[in-house]
Amino acid sequence: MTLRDKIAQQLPAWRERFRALSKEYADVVVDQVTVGQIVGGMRDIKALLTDISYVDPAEGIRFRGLSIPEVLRLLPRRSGDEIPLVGGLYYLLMVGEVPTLDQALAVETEWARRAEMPEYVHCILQEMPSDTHPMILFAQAVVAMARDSIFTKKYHEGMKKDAYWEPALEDSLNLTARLPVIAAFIYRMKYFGETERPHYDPELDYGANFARMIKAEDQKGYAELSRLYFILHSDHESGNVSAHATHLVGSTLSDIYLAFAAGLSGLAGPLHGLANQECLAWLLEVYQKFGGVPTREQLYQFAWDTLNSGKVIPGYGHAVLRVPDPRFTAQMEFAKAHFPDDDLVRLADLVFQVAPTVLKEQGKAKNPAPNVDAISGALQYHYGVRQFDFYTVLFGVGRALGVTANYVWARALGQPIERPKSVTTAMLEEMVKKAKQPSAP
Ligand code: HAX
Repeated sequence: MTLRDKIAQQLPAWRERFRALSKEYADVVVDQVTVGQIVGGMRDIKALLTDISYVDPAEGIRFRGLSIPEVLRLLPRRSGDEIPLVGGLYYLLMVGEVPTLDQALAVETEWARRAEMPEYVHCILQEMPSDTHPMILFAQAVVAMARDSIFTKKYHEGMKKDAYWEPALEDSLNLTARLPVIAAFIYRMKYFGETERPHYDPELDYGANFARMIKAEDQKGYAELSRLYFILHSDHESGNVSAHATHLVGSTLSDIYLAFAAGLSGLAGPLHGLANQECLAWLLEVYQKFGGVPTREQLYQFAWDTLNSGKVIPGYGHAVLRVPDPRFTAQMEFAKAHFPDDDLVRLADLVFQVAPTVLKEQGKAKNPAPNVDAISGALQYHYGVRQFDFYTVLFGVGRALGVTANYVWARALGQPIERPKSVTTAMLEEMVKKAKQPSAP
């Protein structure tokens, strides 16, 4: 059964659950909103609906109910591979079931059939000034491909609302298939001056193709890392900026290309996806300053110096999580299993022992533990992908998997356009005044 058939089979039951919530139980109160949340970036307000993944503050992400260790253990892999197929993860996100190896390979085959970079994207990317940030190139390629949207074409032909999800799925498969090719092209063009279009090998999986297209030195090792990286970065429930921006724009019935380009623009921000490049820069700064891995005392002082100069310790803290990010742990375990003596890995491990103490002593960060970015750059660096500004593009390839699954289901369930209400500062002050007035005896 294809992804399409599986979703079609599940749809009636999901639509009934969604209908009951929106029609029969619409007035049940879920949450209340404080002034602090309104002025504080809407933190923790429960106002979004997704079944693709859920972040438990005390445990971390679960993809369709499975924790990161479970995902890495249960998803199918090819014989001889350590890390599961990305196609299996996409099946899990889309369908909510752990696929068989054949089902995961069927997704891989779909991707191989669709994986090419259109010639006009090839031209656009080469026309851009050579100092353009790779995230600008990546987002630009994605926006340009909206001209190929099947969803938009069918919408203007008068497609019925019930059918929206099917072209949304087609677009999503096309987009996710093209992204590694485009990312690899950007990499080879920007850093090596190459202009030919990368070729996707249908015999290889998503991760192995990426390793081949960017011409990684250790193809086997980098293919494993690519699978791990794309799986771990795929989704982080709906409130993070890249997922939410994609969902918000998609709710206007923009196609997934336009919607995901919005998500990528958010991912390009230093407090979100760009953090991985800043994190590695910080690790290298430490390494250079001390001529190697410093002592615990030297690192402790350096971390304090970073805070005292008004900067953050990149890779630490999280808006929702309150424990070490299991995506950090999975990458650290991978690194320790494959290259435990790598200096940057040893340094990242030392930072893991020291930075939380410093952040706790400072007493500001609600979560002094590492997030996904505290280690991801060090792994790329080990395999020779040392162009920091490319790292957010890698994040984007992974993130597309989660946001497209969300997009397809949002269209399938007929989720409406998002339109929260705003208030003015004077209104808030008035509410505060009333709330603080002593009540009559
Ligand atoms: N270093 C120094 N100070 C930190 C900190 C860190 N790593 N993490 C949080 N704080 C500070 C905040 O800046 C904030 O200070 P002010 O009150 O002066 O504004 C205070 O602690 C409270 O912040 P918080 O509520 O704990 O955290 P937020 O939800 O506001 O922010 C961030 C979450 C991830 C943005 C934050 O922890 C941070 O800036 N971390 C460093 C950058 C980083 O690692 N970003 C990647 C996040 C993962 C991700 O989304 N990847 O895409």
